[in-house]
Amino acid sequence: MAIRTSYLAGVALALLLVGCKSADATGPGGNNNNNNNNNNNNNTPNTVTIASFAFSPDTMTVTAGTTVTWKNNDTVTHTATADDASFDTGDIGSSASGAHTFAAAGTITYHCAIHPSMHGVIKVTP
Ligand SMILES: [Cu+2]
Repeated sequence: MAIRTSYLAGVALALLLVGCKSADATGPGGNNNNNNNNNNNNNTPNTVTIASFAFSPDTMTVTAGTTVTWKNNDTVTHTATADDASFDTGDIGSSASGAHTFAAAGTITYHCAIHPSMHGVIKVTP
């Protein structure tokens, strides 16, 4: 009787182990490891700061396809408007941001439509 009980216990234990093993085996297959990194850089690359009625840096070089962001730290509204009208952020209020994605290579000079003395350059490399 004692032998029989321990035999049954052994079979039950074996079944449990098999059950656990098969569960572990299917685990990694169903676990889809997504390595999709959002490149959220807090150093805010490709950002032109607007402060004291000036674009800083006033000349920025980026590769084609890059989105440039203008962050307005002044208390008045500014714009970043291409001299050739190829892009225009529109009004960027105080503490707000505007952005434009530069698809094609080239050198684009721009200004603030509200304060024409403000100038900047975006150099887009292929
Ligand atoms: Cu302005």
